[in-house]
Amino acid sequence: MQKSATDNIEAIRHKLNAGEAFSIEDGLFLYESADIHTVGELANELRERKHGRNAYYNINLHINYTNFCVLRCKFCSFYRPFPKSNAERATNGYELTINDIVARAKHAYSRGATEVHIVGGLHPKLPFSYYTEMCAAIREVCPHMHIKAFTAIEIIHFSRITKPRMSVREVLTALKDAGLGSLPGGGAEIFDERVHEETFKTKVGETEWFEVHRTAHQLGIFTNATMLYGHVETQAERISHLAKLRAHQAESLKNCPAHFNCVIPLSFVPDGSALSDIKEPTGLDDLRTLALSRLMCDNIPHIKAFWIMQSPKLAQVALDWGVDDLDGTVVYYDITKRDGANTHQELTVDELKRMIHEAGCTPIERDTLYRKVVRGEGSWRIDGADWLVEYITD
Ligand code: V47
Repeated sequence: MQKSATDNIEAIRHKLNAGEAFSIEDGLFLYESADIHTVGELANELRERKHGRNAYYNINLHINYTNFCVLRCKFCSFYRPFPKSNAERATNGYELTINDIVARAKHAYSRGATEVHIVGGLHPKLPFSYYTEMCAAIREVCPHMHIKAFTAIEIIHFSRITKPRMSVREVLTALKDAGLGSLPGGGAEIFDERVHEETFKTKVGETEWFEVHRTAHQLGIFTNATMLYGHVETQAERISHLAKLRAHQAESLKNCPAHFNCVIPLSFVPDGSALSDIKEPTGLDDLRTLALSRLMCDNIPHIKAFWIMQSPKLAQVALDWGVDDLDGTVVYYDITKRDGANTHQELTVDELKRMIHEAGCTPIERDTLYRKVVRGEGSWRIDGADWLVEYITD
């Protein structure tokens, strides 16, 4: 006899209460058949079990060091081809110097930021020393600023441009020695051969993405993981992506000194991309996907609604749908720009706290590794640290 929808929900609730992982079938059922309020209620239950009503944010600065890229991913509106000659220079392409990057990081650090998040396109000409020197220079000027930088795709690119060729392990070790603190979660897209072939076939796929994160976890480098949803993938492909993240996390928790801290489901922004005829995900699709990410990745501590992608209003609502983290102040973001926004995309600390309070949660300022940040008058430190960073307030 076929199980009714109510029986299915009861079985899922039972698993949740028993702390059991959900199957692909459970995930699909929750995507396709369960009502949106029940999905939210289940995700919120798990979120509250892990974090109570705490909601996390950080004071950070995103830096996108170049938009030149050798790849041509169809969902991406950020990349520009590197010019073949000087005559071709007018392409809106840019690359920042190390001095520019350090000046930006220093400005944010001297005003109380705890993290710099640095990613860019795969630049065909910059040498590996550009990336190690960038980290070392920031580390020197901003000694306690956490450097979260370079997606798995960039790490593989660095390994390919080095001569003699360095392994992923050697690249990560060199960056860590230069001051890298952790890896962001970008470049995962959707772990599926069909989707890979259709939308980002020139980019390395899931095997290489996981290899970088596995090596990072073995080296004690914490990382995040993304899922780019709402383009050509099916719901089953989203669930399978999340299940792969959970399986990887189980291995890392068992065998490694580091693991994934956070899953960031990224809502596709079609504007300006080769897939601009696709309609962006609706608010309900965003909520369901965030909630399903919480439920499927029960062994990954945090679920982030990156407010630039889901919008501040939806990210706020999502605090009741499994999300416990909103990322941060951001300030500048060049990878996606919605509704003609420019690169200045910022929320103030007061705005982030207001959003969290109004959602009935307690705002907790965290550092990149989710340690509590304690602020005094013009100073901050990590809870329990024996150092203090002083900064300008105005
Ligand atoms: O890798 C590109 C995605 C990612 C589009 O680790 C797009 O804490 C939506 O990874 N629509 C970069 N997404 C962003 C990222 C990230 C952001 C915030 C926090 C963290 C973290 C990581 O953005 C890329 C790609 O997957 N992306 N184009 C687009 N049109």
